[in-house]
Parts: sequence; structure tokens; C-alpha cells
Amino acid sequence: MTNHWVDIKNADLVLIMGGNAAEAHPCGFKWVTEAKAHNKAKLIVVDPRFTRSASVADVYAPIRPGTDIVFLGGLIAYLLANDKIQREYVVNYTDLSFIVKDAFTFEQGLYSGYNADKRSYDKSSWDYELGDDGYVRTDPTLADPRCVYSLLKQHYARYTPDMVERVCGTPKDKVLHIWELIASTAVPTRAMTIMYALGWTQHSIGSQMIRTGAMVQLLLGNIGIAGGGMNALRGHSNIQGLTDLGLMSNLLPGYMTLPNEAEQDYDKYIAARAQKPLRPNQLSYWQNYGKFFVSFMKAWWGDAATAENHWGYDYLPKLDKPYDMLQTFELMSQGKVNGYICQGFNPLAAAPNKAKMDASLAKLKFLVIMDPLATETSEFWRNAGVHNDVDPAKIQTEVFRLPTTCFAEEDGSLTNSSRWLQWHWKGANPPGEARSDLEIMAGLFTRLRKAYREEGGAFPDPILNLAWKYAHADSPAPEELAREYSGSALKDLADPKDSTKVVRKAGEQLAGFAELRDDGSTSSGCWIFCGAWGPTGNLMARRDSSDPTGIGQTINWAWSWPANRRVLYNRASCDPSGKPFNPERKLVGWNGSAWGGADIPDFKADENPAGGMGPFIMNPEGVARFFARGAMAEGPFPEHYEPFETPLGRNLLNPDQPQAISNPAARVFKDDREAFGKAEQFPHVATTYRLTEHFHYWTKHVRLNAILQPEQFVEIGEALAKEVGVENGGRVKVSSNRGHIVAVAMVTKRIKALTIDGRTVHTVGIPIHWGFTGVAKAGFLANSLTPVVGDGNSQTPEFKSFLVKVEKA
Ligand SMILES: Nc1nc2c(c(=O)[nH]1)N[C@H]1C(S)=C(S)[C@@H](COP(=O)(O)OP(=O)(O)OC[C@H]3O[C@@H](n4cnc5c(=O)[nH]c(N)nc54)[C@H](O)[C@@H]3O)O[C@H]1N2
Ligand SMILES: Nc1nc2c(c(=O)[nH]1)N[C@H]1C(S)=C(S)[C@@H](COP(=O)(O)OP(=O)(O)OC[C@H]3O[C@@H](n4cnc5c(=O)[nH]c(N)nc54)[C@H](O)[C@@H]3O)O[C@H]1N2
Ligand SMILES: [Mo]
Repeated sequence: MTNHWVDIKNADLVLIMGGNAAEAHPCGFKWVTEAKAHNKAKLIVVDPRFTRSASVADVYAPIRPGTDIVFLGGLIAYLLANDKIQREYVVNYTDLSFIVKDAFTFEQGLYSGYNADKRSYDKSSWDYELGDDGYVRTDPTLADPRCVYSLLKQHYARYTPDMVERVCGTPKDKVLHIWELIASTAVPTRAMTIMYALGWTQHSIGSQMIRTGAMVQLLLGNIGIAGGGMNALRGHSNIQGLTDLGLMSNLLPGYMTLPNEAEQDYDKYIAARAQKPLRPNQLSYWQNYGKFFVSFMKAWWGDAATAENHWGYDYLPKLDKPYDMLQTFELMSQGKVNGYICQGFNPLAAAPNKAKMDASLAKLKFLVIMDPLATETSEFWRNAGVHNDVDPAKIQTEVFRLPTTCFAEEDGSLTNSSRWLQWHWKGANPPGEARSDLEIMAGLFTRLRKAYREEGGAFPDPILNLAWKYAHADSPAPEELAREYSGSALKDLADPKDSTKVVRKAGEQLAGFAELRDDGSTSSGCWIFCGAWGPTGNLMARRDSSDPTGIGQTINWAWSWPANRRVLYNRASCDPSGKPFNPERKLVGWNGSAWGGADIPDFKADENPAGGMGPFIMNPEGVARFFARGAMAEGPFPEHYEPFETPLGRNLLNPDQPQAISNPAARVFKDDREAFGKAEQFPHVATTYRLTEHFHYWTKHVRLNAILQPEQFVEIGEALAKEVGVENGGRVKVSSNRGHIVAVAMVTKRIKALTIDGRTVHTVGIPIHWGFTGVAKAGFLANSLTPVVGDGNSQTPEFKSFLVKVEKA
């Protein structure tokens, strides 16, 4: 979230699109209720299904899964055509006035630089034009035909209300009504928040859907303000913490990135990430990358990380390709993986195309499961062969089960969607032989280290030199780890302005990342968490809910990264002179000599606004980007591409370019491409989702939840039920080109057939929660049906739009 849960109460308009917060985030959803009750806020829900969120909305509109870029791109065109933009905001705080290189082009769904064989782009033309002074050329009048404003207008001119209706199936009058409501927030005194989750992420163009939402918010001046923002509703209670700590295959903690194979040189690695400002007097805060990186390397390798060995740079793997989940199981399916450690993850249930998963797991020599429960994955062989010819009797994979605790049985911190690190205390001791994940991982490490010490190995240094300064090597305490992430001084730190003054004594915890240095004198395992456990102690454990300004800025409750800041980009809530756009909901402001207010300023605290520094300090340009430059795989402006399994078989926006039907820059493995189905055989659009009564695949182990939602059902509309000849409560077989499930049919008015480009398209709703372990009724896995293709940037699978056929069972 750019903002936070409580801040939603400040919104005048709430757009839930690509999520179902009432169902999947019922506790956080109370802030929408607050906004409605106390702020007269209106709620808009756009979803293929009339959901529990929709049931309390002021306006609901249906949409075909996977087409949100058309809806939002049309909205961008509408806002520009009707001048419903917050002009002072966009002219000063975004790149609309920046001039783009002449070589950049867009034709029939493809940008300049496309290589069809590699399914990727040479992005060198996707950039701004630089002047002789080394800075980007701009045209503040926005008249230049090569400025971002002109290109943006031109790009989305094709996204007309008629096109929206044809592609999305949303009736035009609904579309225009929603656009009008949204446009009302272009004024400084009205704020809209966008709440989204998997309805946007789980598509082959998911990241671009989210970007389109962010572009809408920028045009309206809704980023950085109270009641605004782009608010990603995260999933598992600590999934925000997972990405923060760099558990993605290509990340390091704090959104630093692992080097790739070509980056063997340390200085070049740093220089590529510590970019110089692209406009005069901009901060370009990532110029501090070296300080964050060196402090991180000191946390991992301690005394062994020295200036001479580039802080252990050679210890870090250099990536030849990303090792995301889809890549890993592709390699496994090719027999290239011997062993797999599966920690708190049930991939057989959670990953796409179960047939491929069965076959892949059967090729492993060993599989380690760290989980409190017996999962589908830990018992995969029992159910193998349902959708393929794997013979359970022949599977040789040896499975080791290590029972773990769950969060309620340990102390620690959880980071929520609001970026708050909240300390928690265990409620019970674990049963039986269960051990904490920490203990199991530490035990594995100390044994590996012993083996390397005694027997040697190919490259022992990174393992033998790992700093491991915990009181009990086999069982580090959560408090020790939290202090390490936050960071401390390794030597006495002198005041940079007065070398005779010590500002931090050796061993002392640091107050924040501004204290980090790149000379090896500081250590911090995750720079964005620096200060969470500061000189005064554990700030994550704070529970002071006082809210002096009444806008929900409870800055003494827990601790929010970065720097305890609650609303990101909050400098943008003020005009260029530093005066709040909306004084009623002031976050920060300039008082003539410093920035201050209800939040921690996302800015240099003493920066005089007269200098013209932009509010988006992480970007080298100092402003927000409509033109993404090379940051995205498929292009600088989001473009609509059809799901890989499309009911139309063509892209109405680019009808004459067969390479641009579906995302031209998404990675697709050969066998997975062959497993895609066609609309002639599988005519209906399916989408998968969750229910309040279950949490993924765990709660089917709990009798009460199993009683509430005992078995797999699918939701179909009345028209489709009639076609299939099934009644509510009857049974249906739902098949895709990869497998099938048998389920109870719930015939509902909540899903209506849509008219797409003149024909009728039915949507089939498939909740995901059942399998073949636990106490709920055993059956099929929803992911028997889903295709293996990921988003072009994040590789999140396309779980939300694929093709099926429905028959009476
Ligand atoms: N009770 C409960 N709560 C949970 C979970 C759980 O299992 N149970 N899981 C947690 C986790 S890990 C996560 S990630 C979150 C997920 O939270 P959500 O993303 O809110 O959950 P979903 O139900 O997967 O999908 C949300 C909605 O997206 C809609 N949708 C599908 N395709 C599209 C589309 O193309 N466009 C639009 N506009 N909408 C679309 C679906 O119809 C669905 O209503 O929930 C978390 N909360
Ligand atoms: N078709 C379809 N597929 C989907 C989705 C969808 O919308 N549609 N959603 C996707 C999403 S967003 C997600 S997040 C995944 C979820 O997929 P998973 O994360 O694999 O599923 P879970 O059942 O939430 O959790 C996995 C295991 O973690 C265990 N666990 C709980 N606490 C602990 C602990 O402290 N330590 C350890 N070691 N284990 C613990 C649980 O017992 C459980 O077995 O599913 C994905 N799959
Ligand atoms: Mo999730």
C-alpha cells in the first residue's frame, strides 16, 4: 500500500477493482465502512462477479476477466479529453512534460525493438530525450508532439467507450457513470483510493493493469494524499514482509536486486543502481544504494566482508535467469532438479496445472516438507495419475516431513499491507515434535557448515564465513534477528560535520537508514527496516493508538517502513510551495524552515520548496512516470493484450497483428504453450477465487470451517445452467485442456453472461479451497484446470482468466 488501512476512512470515493476486500480482507474492509458512514464516501466495485464487496457498493459493474486495461485506458482517455486532471499536480509532479526519443514507436500492439524469436524487447528507444546539459528535455506547455502528455493522449485515443463495451462486456452507460464519479476526484479537496489484489495481479498482464490504475491516480492527483493511493491488499499475514526481506528469487532485502551474470564487476553493479539525477536539483535517493548494500553485506558476512573483497560481492550468486516458481517447476519437469525444500508452501494445490506438478514432483529424488499440516504436496503420490499417466506405484521420491510451529506459537513481527511491522507474542506452545522454522533452518545451516568444514566443497567461503552471532547457534531468538535486520554501529560513528563528536557508539542500534555508511562501519540486514529496533528499543511493539489530528495517523502504533512513514510520497499532498492541497487532511507542510505535520515527510526535512525538488525522490527524475522507460517487460505504456486463453481469439485493439493477441513479452515454456486450449472446445471464461470461510488449503483441516464450506462448488449463471441442463445443487464436470474437476453447481444471479464483441460469453466462478487432505470432502484441486503462464514482469500465474467447458456430471 502507498497509504495504510486506517487512512481509507479519509477517502471520498473507494474503487475496489481487482479484489474482493469484504471477503478476503474483512477486517481491513471496516475502513471502507467508516469512509461510507463518516465521510459520505461512495463505493464502486468492478468485478466479473457480484461479490460480497459488490453487495454493499453504491455502483457495481461487471467486467470480463483480464480486460481491465481497456476499462482504465478508456478512463485515461476520458480524463484527458475532458480535462479532468489535477493540472498543477501533473505538470509539476509527473513526467507529462518530458520529451521522448524519436526512435520510440508503437504500431499495431508492438513497441519499437521487438524480437519475436526471443519474445522480448530491446528497450533502448524507450527513454527520454536528453539535452546537452545531460538532463531530460521538457516542454512545460505540454504542446510538443513528442512529450509524454501527447504520446499518452495518442496511445489511449483508441480506447473509446464503445471499445470498452465490446472488449470488457461492461454496458457503456455503466462505464460512463463510473468514469464521471471517478473524475470528480480531480479536484484537490476530493480523494479516491484504489483497493486491488489478485483480480489485477493474476494475469499475464497483471503488473500493467496495476500501472494503469496508478496512472489514473496520478492524473487525478490522488497519490501521496490522505484518502488516496494505490493500495495493494496483501495476502498472507506476512507476505509484505516476505518481499521486503527479498525472498523473491531476484531480490535482496529492501528491494535491492541480485546481480545478473553480466555483472561480475562490483563498481558497475553499484553504479547501475545508484543513478544520477535526470533533472536539476533532484535527490535520486537510490544514490545511497552503496550504503544500504554494504551495510547488508556486513550483516550477512560480518568481519569477512571487507573493502578489499568488495564486501563479499563474489559470495552472491549472479543470476542467469529468474528462478521463480514457474521456472523452478519447469526445470523439475525436465528432470533437472534432484531435491526440493518446501517451507510453508503447498505447491501441488497452489501452482497451476496439477498434472505438470504431479509429473514434476515424481521426478525428484527427495522432497522436504516444513509444515504444521499434512498437505497435498506432502502426499502428492497418493493422488498422482488423475490427469496424466504417472503411476503412483512407481514414484521413487523420498518425502521428509518436518513439523513446524505456526505464527501463533512463536514471537516475532508480521508486516501487514500498510507496511507496519507489528510485534506479536506467542499464544501457545507447539504440540508434539514441532519446531519453529527458525530452529529448523538454523539446524540445517549449522550441519551444512560442519560438513563443509570437515569435508570441504566447491566454494565453501560464503558458508564458512557467514556471520552467525546468535547466543544459541541452533536456535536464534526472534529478537536477535529483529535487531540484526534493523541494524547497528560496528564502530564509533563520528558526526560527518564534526569528526570530534561521536553520534553512535560501537554496538548501539541505529535510529534509521540515514545513519548507514558504505565504509563497513554500519550493519543492517534490511535497510528499509532500519530503526524498527532503534536505540530506544523495539518500536514494533508499540501500541499507542492516539491520533492527534483525527485523520488516522497513529504514528506511535507499531512501526511503519520506511522511517515510520505512513503515507508514501506525502510531499505530493502539497503544492509546489509546500502548502497542503487540502488543509482539512494535512499530512505534511512547509513552515518556512522545515517540513512537518501528521506524518514523517517523504522528503528532505529541511529542503526549501523553492529549489524545485520533486516529491518522487526514488526516481532519478524526481517525478512520477507515466512513461515507464525500460522498467516494464512489455512497454512504457500499458496496452491491452488478451489472456493466453482468450474467448475471442484476437485482440480487438490490434486486430491485424497476430503477435500482439496476448502479451508478446510473457515467457511461455514450450509444453505449456501446447497445453493451452481454444475457445472452440472450451468456450467459457473461468476465474478462481477465495471465500471468507476458508483460508487457502489449511482450513479444510478444521472441522468448523469444513462444516461451513464442505466441498468444491462452482458458480455459474442461470443462462449457462440452462444450456448445460443442470439445476442448483446438481453436479457438473468442468474441464480445461489440462484436466477436469467435478463439483456442485451453484446456479446464481450473481454471475451474468456478458456480450463480448457481439457474442455471448459465460463466466464460471471456481473457489480454490478444497483438495484431498483434511476433514472437508475430498475431491479435485481447482488448479487441475489452470494454465502455466505468468505475468511478464512478476511471473504471477494467470489464475484469473482461462477457458473451460462445463457439462452435466
Ligand atoms: N478468507 C480468506 N481471506 C484471504 C485468503 C483466503 O484464502 N481466505 N487469502 C489471502 C491471500 S494469500 C490473498 S493473495 C488475498 C487475495 O485477495 P483477493 O484478490 O481480493 O481475492 P480473490 O478472491 O482471489 O480475487 C478477488 C476478485 O477478483 C475478481 N477478478 C477476477 N478476475 C478479474 C479481472 O480481470 N478484473 C477484475 N476487476 N476483477 C477480477 C474475482 O472475481 C474476485 O472477486 O486474500 C487473502 N485473504
Ligand atoms: N487457481 C488459483 N491458485 C492460486 C491462487 C488463486 O487465486 N487461484 N492464489 C495464489 C495465492 S495468492 C497464494 S498466496 C497461494 C497460496 O498457496 P500456499 O501458500 O502454498 O498455501 P497455504 O495453504 O496458504 O499455505 C501453505 C502451508 O503453510 C503452512 N504454514 C502455516 N504456518 C506456517 C509456519 O509458521 N511455518 C511453516 N513452515 N508452514 C506454515 C500451512 O499449514 C500450509 O500447508 O495460492 C496461489 N494459488
Ligand atoms: Mo496470496
